[in-house]
This record gives sequence, C-alpha cells and structure tokens, in this order.
Amino acid sequence: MYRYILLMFCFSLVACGGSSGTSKSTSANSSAALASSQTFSSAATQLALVPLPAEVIEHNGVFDLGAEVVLSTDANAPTANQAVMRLLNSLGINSVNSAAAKIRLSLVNQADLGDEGYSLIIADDISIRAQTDAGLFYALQTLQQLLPVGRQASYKLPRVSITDVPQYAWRGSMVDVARHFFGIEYLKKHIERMAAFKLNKLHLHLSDDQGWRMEIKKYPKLTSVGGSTQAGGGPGGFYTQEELKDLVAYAANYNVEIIPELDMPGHVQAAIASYNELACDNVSNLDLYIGLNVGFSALCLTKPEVIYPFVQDVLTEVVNVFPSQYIHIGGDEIKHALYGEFIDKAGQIIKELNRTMVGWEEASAGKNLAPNTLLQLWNDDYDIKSATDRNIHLILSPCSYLYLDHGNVNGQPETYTWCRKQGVPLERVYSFNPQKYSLVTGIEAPVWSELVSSEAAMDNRMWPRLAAVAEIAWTNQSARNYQEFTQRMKSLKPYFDNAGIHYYIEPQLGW
Ligand code: TNX
Repeated sequence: MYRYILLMFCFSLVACGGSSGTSKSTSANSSAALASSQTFSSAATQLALVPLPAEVIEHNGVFDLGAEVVLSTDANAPTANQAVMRLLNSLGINSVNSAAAKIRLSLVNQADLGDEGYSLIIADDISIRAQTDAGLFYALQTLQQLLPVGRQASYKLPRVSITDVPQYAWRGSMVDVARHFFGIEYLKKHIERMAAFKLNKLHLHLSDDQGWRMEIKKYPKLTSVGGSTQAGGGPGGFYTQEELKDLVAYAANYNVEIIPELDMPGHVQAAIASYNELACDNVSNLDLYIGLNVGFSALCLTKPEVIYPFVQDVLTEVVNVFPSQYIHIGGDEIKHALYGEFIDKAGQIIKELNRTMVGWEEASAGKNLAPNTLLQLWNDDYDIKSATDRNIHLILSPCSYLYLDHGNVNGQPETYTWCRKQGVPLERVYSFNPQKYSLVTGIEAPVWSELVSSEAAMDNRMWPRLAAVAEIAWTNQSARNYQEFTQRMKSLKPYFDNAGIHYYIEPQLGW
C-alpha cells in the first residue's frame, strides 16, 4: 500500500496564514484526498524524503521544535537513543525534563512494521514507533531529512504521519578496498552517509590480486607482503583486526552490518605472492600484481591439503572479527574443473562456523549449497536458474544498472565501460526494476576500484547514484518515479554539501 498523500498542505507560515492552522486531515481513502493527492503530489510539493516512504499523509500546519525538548526513549533501543542524541546535538537542541515539545521513541508490537519499519507522527509532539531499535533509527533518519541542514533558531516541521517499511532486507553498498586501499576514517564517513539513506549492508571486498587488506594473524605476510601495494603501484595498506572490530561496532551504531569478502579461489595473486605454496607448482608468476587484469590467479585446486587448511584458518579469523551472519567468499571469474568442489568445501567450512555463505553468481556451480546461501548476480542475464531452482535467494547487482565503477555519464574518465559502454547514469540506475527477478533478498551496488584511486573519486562514483540504489531497495517499485525522485534529490543538496561529499554534479538534479 504505497501512497503519497498531501492534504491541504502548507509548509510556509505565510501560505498557511498562521502557525496554528488546524489540521484538516481527511481520511486517506476519501476521494477528495485521492484527488488532491493527484493534484498535489506533483514533484515540486513533495517532501524531500529519499528513499520515498511507503505512506506519507501531510496535515495542515507546522510543528515548532524549540531549543529544548523532552525526550522519552526506550532503554532497549540503544542505537536509536544514540542517534536521537546525535541529531539533537547537531541542531543545538537541549534535552531537558520539562518543556513543551516532546519527542517520544517507543518500541511497540505492531507486526506490519516488520524488522525495520516505523511510524513517525509529527503533530503536537513527535511520536516515533517501531518494533525494533532499527525501525526507530530509520524514523530518525526520516526526521533528519525533514529538518533543515545546519543550526537554526527554531525548527519548523511539517505535520505529517509517515508509515514506512522497506521492500528489501538487504540494501547494500560494496567498496573494493583491494584494488585501491581506503582508510577506516573514510569507511566510517561512508557508513554515516549510507545510513542517512537507509542502506544497511556494507560489503567490503577485502582481497584481490592487487592487495590483501585484512590482517590474518596466522599468515602475517598476507598483509605485510600482500597488502603492501595496490593497482598502479601505490603503497596499499591493510586493516588490523582491532581496526576492523572497531569499524564493525561503529557501523552497528548506524544499523549497518559489514559483510566481509575474501575472494577465492581466483583473484588471489596477493595471497600467492605472500605464500607461494598456495599456487600450483608449475605456476611461475609469484609476484605482487599492480595491473588491472582479472582471471589469471588461483589457489591450487589440485593441492587440497594446502589450500583448505588455509581457507579454514582464514575464515576462522574472519568470523572472529565480523559478527555478520553472512560471509562472502567471492568465487568470481575462474574456470576450473574443481571449482564447484571448492565452492562446496568453502560452504561447508562456513556452515561449520555457523555462518552463511554468499558468493558471486558463478558459485551456483556448487552442488551442495546450503539452503540459506545467497548468490550475488552481476551479469544482468546470467543464467542463475540452477540455483533459484534450488530456492537459493539472490542479491541483485546487475552490472548494466548497478556497477558504479561505470560512468555517471557516457565517456566519464577513469570509469569502466565493459558492461555498458554508455556508463550507468543516475536515470539508468533508477530505472532498474528488481521485480524482473525472483527470490530477491536485496540490492547492492558495487564500486570496483581499479580506476578509483582517491576518496573524492570514490565519492563521485557513489553519489548521487547510491541514493537511487537506496530507493530501489527500500521503496516499492510501483511507487517510484524518476522525475519525482530528482525533485526530492534537488532539495537534499544541502545535506550532500554539509556532509562534505564529493558527489558527481548531476545535471539532471540541477546541482
Ligand atoms: C568484474 S564483478 C569483477 C571484478 C572487476 C569488475 C570491474 C565481479 C564479481 N568481478 O573483479 O573489478 O568486473 O567492473
């Protein structure tokens, strides 16, 4: 039930003829309301909310948030409690014991809100309800978008009732930190930005031919050697386990789960250069790699006694650092008779570690995929039927829509074109219809970093396109409209500027 309903809405005090305009809210089902919804839901008058909520009913008048509020929270919602304090601090609002305006966060039993949904009602106070801490947290992200960016003397909010539930549980951003290394501070900023758009999975591509980025205590050379460089030959880098644990905790405060990927059995030149025995004995290229090719390295699948203890040891340390249920083992771009067997063995190791395997689409070659395995589809038309026939669910990352290493615009320098030669502009991203696929757990947009060598360039590839990804993943397909999206995004420019995001200046947003 996706509706966007504007009822005699007037945001400006002048237009409303006073601040206390009584609400003329009409039943959402009345034909008058529906008619006015058609008249008024023209893009220009929509609230600037991205992703678009499931249901928005605007009432007359505004709510004034003064310099002080009474805050009522639930002790069982630590993430939301931190988030509301951050929000009030950023606005310069004090939380006190007695004042007129109230913000109430309540955990409730309301099954239709699910695990991440919420209700946000701004009337004579601000009432936020959800079944979970995550739901309350998302209501606060919506509230933040309703507020101006930067401190004001007082804050005027539209009176509104929002009920909102996401379409997909997995709303992801993938960062390739292997081809080019990106530091923890950058990832923390990225987590905050993701959360503002209700993205909840940060998939870190932690190893590839050009670099191994996660400290593995049992194999220190993976990082001292394998992490020492990157594509193009720069200094590379790696994360200690302590840093990664800190990042995981930081992400949890933003309801973001980190999904680690250690790519195997291909894409392993950095590991082979660190521990030569992982390659087959006839392999002569044992050097670090700083080029851009793919598909040339592999763990030696005919030396199971060498590679499986390695896989076991690495994944054991991985699960000690990352609490996520899902562990991504890559599995892309390698052809070998024993490939399917590798996937099954890796899957078994992950199962014994009480976790669930994620693999790129090729991992559908596994014969014994555990029922809850997830596969990440990256070639739009890949024949994934052998997996979906077994009820294996998908994360959708079709490259011609969601590969953000491709250009924001046709011909953008330092972008790939192999999947779509015109790049994947914002409008193209937004046009992706996940309903073309079945068994969809979620949506994820990767940024591969062979050609992305700075934080500014990474920002440019991500934004504003990740906002479109967020809306695809959160909002029902039937409620989405590109023209309206661009209008809402236009109004959110101050957020992007204030957050210091080096976004692509998208002409279609008038930025
Ligand atoms: C394919 S997508 C790859 C990556 C490259 C990317 C460049 C996938 C699973 N593998 O190794 O970085 O293309 O667009």
